[in-house]
Amino acid sequence: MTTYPVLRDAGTEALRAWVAEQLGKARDRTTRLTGAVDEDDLVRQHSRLMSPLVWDFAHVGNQEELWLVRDVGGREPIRADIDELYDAFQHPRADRPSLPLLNPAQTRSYVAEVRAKVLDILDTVPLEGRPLVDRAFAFGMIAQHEQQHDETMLATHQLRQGPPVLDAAPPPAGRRLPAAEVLVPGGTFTMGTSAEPWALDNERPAHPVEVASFVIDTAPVGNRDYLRFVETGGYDDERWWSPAGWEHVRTAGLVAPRFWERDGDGWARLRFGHHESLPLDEPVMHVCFYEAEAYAAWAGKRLPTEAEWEYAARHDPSTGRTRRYPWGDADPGPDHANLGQRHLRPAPVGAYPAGASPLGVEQLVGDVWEWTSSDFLPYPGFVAFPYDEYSLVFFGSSYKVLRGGSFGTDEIVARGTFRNWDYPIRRQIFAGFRCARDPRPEELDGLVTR
Ligand code: AVJ
Ligand code: FE
Repeated sequence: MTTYPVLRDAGTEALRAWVAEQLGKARDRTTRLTGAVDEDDLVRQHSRLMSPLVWDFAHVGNQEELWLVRDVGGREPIRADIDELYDAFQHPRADRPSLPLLNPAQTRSYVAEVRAKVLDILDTVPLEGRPLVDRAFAFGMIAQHEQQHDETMLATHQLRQGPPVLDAAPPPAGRRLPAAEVLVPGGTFTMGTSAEPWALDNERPAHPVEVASFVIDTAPVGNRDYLRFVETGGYDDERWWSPAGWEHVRTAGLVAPRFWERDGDGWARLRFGHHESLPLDEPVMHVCFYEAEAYAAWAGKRLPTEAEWEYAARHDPSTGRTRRYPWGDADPGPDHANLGQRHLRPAPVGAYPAGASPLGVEQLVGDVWEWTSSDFLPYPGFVAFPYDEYSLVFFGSSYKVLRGGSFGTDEIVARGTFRNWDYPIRRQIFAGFRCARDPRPEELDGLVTR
């Protein structure tokens, strides 16, 4: 069964069954990610940017206890004594290894105990009458939270040393796209959502936004093109960089995307323990916002704004309607997008013709998160729900918005309206980008916009 019909319309019993399935699916993934390494690896810090895997694991259980056992279920706390350890705002990631954390065995039994109670609560709690439980929202928030931490754990896996421990089938083959970029005629569309039952607070409410005509790349920027930027001295040429970007690229000594490795005169890359030649047809990944911005300037383009990205992804020019995804309203299937860690890499450009937007923009959803030029700001009418620390405390100019999800994002997270954000220097996430530009006057000749 698919997400939207069940979430929106199904009777309570079908909804409960579907929620249990989503919780189970997230837990299976967590189990795979934490079971793939030994105990020592689980408690070790693989990078100061990341928590030890065992912290994410217990934090997932602790959030589930706070929201579903205590709040929704009204039950007694299981382990109130550990709340503080797993509160992301109490301890920065770099400090987490030195905390008296639950060990792996204690963590497994804690999260299992929480889950057993949650499934019991899910059987009986009313799924209406209170915004927190309406259409099982809190359960959806927690399933998404676990999937988001699974993606974070996947990024930790990418940072860990040693031979490969994860495996997945290769993605589908790419193809040459009919055009490298398309003109998107401007108009007004409905950005964000008030209809998706499990949309998080920062995606709400639906509101009209006017977008001027722009041109956007039909695919994310690939390694082939990015390599030219690297090899023609892009990292040494101040012209392409914003002042903050130039300052960063100099002080951090960046010369290429993270996980690229020198290979004779050329470049190879490290991917989940595999040292492999650079796949030229694959979207570039592990670049920070500043690198994306510099590449776009070098190419004579710019990054899309967040509104442009969503307009390209959701606006249907033939009907004027805003849809859920680039391909329409259907939930993402394996032919639409590379999501859910089904593959352990982005797919080559052109691998998802069925995922194209009406104007032929592809791979907007899945493969790599796409940096936009926009700061992470609330939509007009934003209301923090159910807690300020999900979105509210992050709004402002410190964070840039990323859209579309990566190969490591689950479909219950990768909505067309989902907003991710990170510092403009971050590279460990599965992020790439595509370029946009203002149209040349002759490109607008004869264009009638609606
Ligand atoms: C939306 C990915 C930025 O990981 O910091 C996890 C998601 N929030 N636990 C993050 C999140 C609380 C968040 N991002
Ligand atoms: Fe969290």
